[in-house]
Amino acid sequence: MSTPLESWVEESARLTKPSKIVWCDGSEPENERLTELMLNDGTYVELNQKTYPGCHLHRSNPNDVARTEGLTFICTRKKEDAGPTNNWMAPNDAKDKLRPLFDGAMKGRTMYVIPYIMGPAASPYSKIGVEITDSPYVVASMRIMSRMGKVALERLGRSDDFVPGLHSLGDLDPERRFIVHFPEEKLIWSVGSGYGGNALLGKKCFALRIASWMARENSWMAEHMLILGLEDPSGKVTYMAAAFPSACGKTNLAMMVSALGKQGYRVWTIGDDIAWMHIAADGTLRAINPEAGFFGVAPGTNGKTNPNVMNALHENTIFTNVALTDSGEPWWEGMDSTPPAGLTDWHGKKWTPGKTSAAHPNARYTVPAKQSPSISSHWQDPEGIPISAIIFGGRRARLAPLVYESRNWQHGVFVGATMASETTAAATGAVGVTRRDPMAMLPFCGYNMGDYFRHWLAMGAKLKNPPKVFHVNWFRRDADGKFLWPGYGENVRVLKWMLDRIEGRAAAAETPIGSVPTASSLTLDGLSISRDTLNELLSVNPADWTEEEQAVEKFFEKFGDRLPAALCQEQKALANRLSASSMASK
Ligand code: TSX
Ligand code: MN
Repeated sequence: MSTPLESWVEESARLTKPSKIVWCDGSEPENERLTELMLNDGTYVELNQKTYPGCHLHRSNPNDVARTEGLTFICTRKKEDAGPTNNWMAPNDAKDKLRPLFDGAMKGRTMYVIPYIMGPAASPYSKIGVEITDSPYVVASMRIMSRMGKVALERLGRSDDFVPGLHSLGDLDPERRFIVHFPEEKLIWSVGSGYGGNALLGKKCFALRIASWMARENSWMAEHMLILGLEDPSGKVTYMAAAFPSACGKTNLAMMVSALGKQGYRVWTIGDDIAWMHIAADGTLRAINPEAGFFGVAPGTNGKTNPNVMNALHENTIFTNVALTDSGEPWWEGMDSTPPAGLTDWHGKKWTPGKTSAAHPNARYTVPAKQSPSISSHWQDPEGIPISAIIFGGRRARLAPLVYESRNWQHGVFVGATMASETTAAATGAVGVTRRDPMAMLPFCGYNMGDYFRHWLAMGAKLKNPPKVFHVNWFRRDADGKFLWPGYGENVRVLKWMLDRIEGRAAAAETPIGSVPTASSLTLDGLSISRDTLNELLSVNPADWTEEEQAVEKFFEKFGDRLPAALCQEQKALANRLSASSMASK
């Protein structure tokens, strides 16, 4: 009798018709064979093996450089179950549409079967996926980003408890590119893209979209969150999970070098992108990082913005769409102030300074998490680590204070559900446009977001001592457009305030939106920041927030009757507190 996995692999081979099937074991010799193959066929360019041992450059097809949200679908039987924020196709329609694209797609090619574990191999919270792909780059990337090969097959045995993901490069034509999810049968089909979140199916497709559905079914949470530990001078570590929209420096925060290191405050990394959180037997919330590597944006990364990852990147790293120096080293905008002479751009052509960037703005590194000097000694604890705080954030030039604390769990869910960021890159539309991105899950929630908010509320009721919920904004500007807060390593001062709030040591001032630090409750020694600047950073303007509250009311209408009443109540309560405070100040 064949196993459920063998049956699915046979079925997939009948459809895609590969000339060869390779079962990946995740071993070193296997990785060497694949590397050799990719160097020979041009998939890989070898980097300088003296300064970057084990590192390679991959140049993707220029039309395949980012996730494609418009081509990403949630395929539930009922459209309402995908909700107003997802693209939807009926499951049978999706299969009828994609089956011809997979039909014979692997003719003359090798099919790789990649068994993998999301989460530490020994964790009861980990889950198994199997990706079938015709891309050796995907195999090499999955080897870094997950626990791949023998370890996964051994854990699976003859069980059917795995999430199958069928992937083929197809012809890389965006017209024939689809990333479709069947959460009701826990299945992923992806065709026509070899890039990151479209093709490494363990990450966004499984660990967020499919897992968020599983999490609601079984009372846990699959979130788009970094996990860090803040060590205090006594050596005690307090763990926090944080969700930010893109371009807020999530990876930088996860791997931050503390500006209060001399005082004994250090930051340890558990993960930079995804948190799976469960309620433990004692009623605490415990998180694991389902991933084993970092798939980070390279441009803007340097010794100041993220010194830890810069150290990690010197071995066993795959670089995608970065530029190449004449000594065979990777380079990107924002690595140093002046580009070195003799650069080759991400297309593989000689680059001259001017209109185009040398590296693609979404160029990436794929690096094993264990290589970061900041990695926590607990990052693979099977039972996970206890979460004491949840942090939401966004990029708001004027509105949001540096930090505020929500009133309670329900209010914290409101804060997360109404998160927003103002756009920066002209490439993604107008600059300064406010984009709502609830819990940073907008492109990643595998079901109706109204139901997702309801699930968040329900989780709070099940937690014995729910984590405190904070909101941060590193990006507030003064009237001249200058950033008010130095950010980066100095952000540890904000994390320390949160820790002191958790421990009941720090003061706070109540405002209509929540509690902000009093000027003296923030540890600011060694930082030159004026009292005026601090006041501006922490101020809450009722008129601005009334405008925000009205935008939130409008945003909530999208969800119709799927919006939990509690969130509507929170919005009304905020409106009332705001009008009371502006009355009092008149
Ligand atoms: O990642 C960032 N963080 C979090 C770091 C732990 N960035 C980069 C965002 C783009 C990915 C930030 N940018 C942060 C921040 O805290 N803050 C800012 C804004 C800022 C930029 C420059 C300066 C100050 C603030 N100052 C100088 O460059 C001297
Ligand atoms: Mn992400």
